[in-house]
Amino acid sequence: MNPNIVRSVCPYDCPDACGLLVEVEDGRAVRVAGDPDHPMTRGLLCPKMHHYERTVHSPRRLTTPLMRTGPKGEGRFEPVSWPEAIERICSCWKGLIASYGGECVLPYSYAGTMGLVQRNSGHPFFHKLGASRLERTICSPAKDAGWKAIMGDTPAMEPGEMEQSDLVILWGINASATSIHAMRDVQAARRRGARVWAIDTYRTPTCEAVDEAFIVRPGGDGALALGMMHVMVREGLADHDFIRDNVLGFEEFAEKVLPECAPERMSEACGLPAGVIERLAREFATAKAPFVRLGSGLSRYGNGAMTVRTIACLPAVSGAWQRPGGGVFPGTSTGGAFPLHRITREEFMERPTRLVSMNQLGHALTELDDPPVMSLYVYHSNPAAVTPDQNAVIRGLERNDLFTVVHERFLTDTARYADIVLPATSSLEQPDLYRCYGGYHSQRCSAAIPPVGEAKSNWEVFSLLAAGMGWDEPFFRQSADDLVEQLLDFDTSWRDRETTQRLRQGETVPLTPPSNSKGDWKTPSGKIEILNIREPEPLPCLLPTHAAGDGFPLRLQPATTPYALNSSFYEQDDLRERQVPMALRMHPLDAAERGLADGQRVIAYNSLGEVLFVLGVTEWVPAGTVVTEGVWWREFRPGERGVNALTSQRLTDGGRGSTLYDVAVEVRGA
Ligand SMILES: Nc1nc2c(c(=O)[nH]1)N[C@H]1C(S)=C(S)[C@@H](COP(=O)(O)OP(=O)(O)OC[C@H]3O[C@@H](n4cnc5c(=O)[nH]c(N)nc54)[C@H](O)[C@@H]3O)O[C@H]1N2
Ligand SMILES: Nc1nc2c(c(=O)[nH]1)N[C@H]1C(S)=C(S)[C@@H](COP(=O)(O)OP(=O)(O)OC[C@H]3O[C@@H](n4cnc5c(=O)[nH]c(N)nc54)[C@H](O)[C@@H]3O)O[C@H]1N2
Ligand code: SF4
Ligand SMILES: [Mo]
Repeated sequence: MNPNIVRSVCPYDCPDACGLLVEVEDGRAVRVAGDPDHPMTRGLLCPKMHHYERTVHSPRRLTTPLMRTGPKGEGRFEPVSWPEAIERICSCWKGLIASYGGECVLPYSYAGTMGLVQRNSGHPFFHKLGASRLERTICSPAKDAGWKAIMGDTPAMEPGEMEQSDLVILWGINASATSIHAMRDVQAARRRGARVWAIDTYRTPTCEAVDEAFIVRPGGDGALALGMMHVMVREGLADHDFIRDNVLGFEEFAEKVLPECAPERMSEACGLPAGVIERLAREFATAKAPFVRLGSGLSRYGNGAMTVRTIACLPAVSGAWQRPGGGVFPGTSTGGAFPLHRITREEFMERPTRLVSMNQLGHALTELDDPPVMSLYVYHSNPAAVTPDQNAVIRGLERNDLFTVVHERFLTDTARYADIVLPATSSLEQPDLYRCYGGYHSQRCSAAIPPVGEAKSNWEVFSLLAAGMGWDEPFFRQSADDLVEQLLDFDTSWRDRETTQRLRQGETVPLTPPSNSKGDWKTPSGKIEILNIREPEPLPCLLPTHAAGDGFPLRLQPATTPYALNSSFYEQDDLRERQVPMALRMHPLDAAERGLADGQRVIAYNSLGEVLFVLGVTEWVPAGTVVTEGVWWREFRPGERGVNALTSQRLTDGGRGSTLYDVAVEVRGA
């Protein structure tokens, strides 16, 4: 390999954790390519990462610590030195903690980097500080809760089983944008003769690349799955031998729930005609090995956990689980592979401090008492843009008595409200250890280039803050590489000595889950628990969405775009220019009913806020649903607010997740 090429890993919140080959010249990354030897990447990168060097060396990068000189939100700052910034933060915290106690400090972080060390490196610091703890539940905890309700701790099947499937269903996943390597496997399956369906709420690019797409009402998939199982039972398509040996509670489900779920009755909630529900049921039940790749979109609803639980019943009723390639794949969980507690250090807390949901930051900053939140420390997250109920979040960030510190690569919407901004390194400037959640592999990497400007990594800043607080624990004096070593220096059944040695050398290695044989169901009863008496609803059933009760006629989908990842990548001009800023897509019937025309400015509103969009009239979205893609930065939006001024702080039915897709609005001309 060219000596100027360094192996690295894509740090973003994406299931694939791609291997990167980074070409370095004079301490700068000049080119980035997909690693051809990486089992998932196989040389293919998504459009976002083709020019990662343009993010790393963007002229927008923050290069020195900054102190606010103008009103909050305006974005006027002056440079200060690192020692001054650290001194300011620590003396301010000491004063606040003396008056209000440690819980008046709230950390806020999520997934700017997925590296195990940098992502989790604030935990030991804030535990020792006695700060409030953040419940990190913005993404898909309802999916986990729904899966667990029926499957317990059963690990996901091997994603590679898709190869043996004759019917692949991309359900609530926009794979051509969010999981391009899964999409490549889907195309290969299709070439081998498998049929492929997509089930989504509008015609995404994924829908164009499959045999058939089914467009459902937002939050309506539980109704679809119930209707399908009604048909399976009515038409004798349930596999009673499999059920007898593997499933708990099928009889109760078939007697008490399914009789009410005839397709004619489910049609309204799921948005598909009864005849289509019947056909889906028959084709699913008679396929040899239907493989459901389950996304996260459908879990961000008031009924999201129940939706996932209900879909997971399908292969239990049809018996598809028993055949290679058959079943539901929700993503992998490799939590057991590394001893993360060696970084997070729960024991540094003197007592368990209060938990604050990251989905309810607006409430925490404006209404929480005893103590109030007096200081917010944000790292690798952009809550002013990505967190639900943006108006409440911004009301909180505008408080003059709130001391806000933001550690960032860019002057994000959130950083504009900071008292102190600290410049963060990108992944190429810091070592870490990564694992993937769309499959089973892991890779360690070292820094490929020196820090840009005076940027420091998350861990380096927490080391400095610990010293600034006057703590002398040796723990905080370790390097990030020492912490990586702590994660590796521990035997687990997931990897043997040789694998760990290869990890140390920077190779991509496979991780072996302790058990993923179907039939070995890791539930209290040892069976797939359609009946679960530990749940508030012991049997899967139809639950309403939140939006259904909101009194606004249109359902809004704040969906993902192929050219950004949440609010990341807007710094790359060419990626941004491939999108229409703040486009709101609407069906021609809905536009005509409101007298609205393609290309005009419109306002979408509900009881939480108003947001300015540019209307796109298209049959790609069904009547009754409007769609906007991406989470736009303040400086590129036509209006003050982004889409999250319309999303609410309400939580999911299980897992306390965000309900970012469970939104009702009305739209008028601007
Ligand atoms: N390009 C790109 N890649 C990304 C991201 C990104 O923003 N852009 N985000 C990353 C992150 S953090 C995550 S969590 C993953 C998420 O990746 P996915 O699991 O794909 O989740 P989403 O894109 O949120 O939603 C998937 C699809 O579900 C659809 N959907 C919404 N509601 C429903 C419903 O009720 N029923 C059905 N059937 N479909 C529904 C949406 O329209 C969308 O097309 O992607 C990661 N990768
Ligand atoms: N409307 C709407 N809202 C959404 C979503 C949506 O699809 N639509 N998606 C939701 C989902 S699934 C998720 S997971 C969340 C994601 O929410 P976040 O985790 O906040 O994700 P990003 O918007 O990518 O912001 C990450 C920030 O971290 C910074 N960063 C990157 N690396 C580092 C680092 O090493 N150190 C530091 N200090 N900073 C770093 C980046 O510059 C970036 O500004 O958003 C949620 N919000
Ligand atoms: S965002 Fe995902 S697909 Fe794109 S390079 Fe990173 S890991 Fe690979
Ligand atoms: Mo996410």
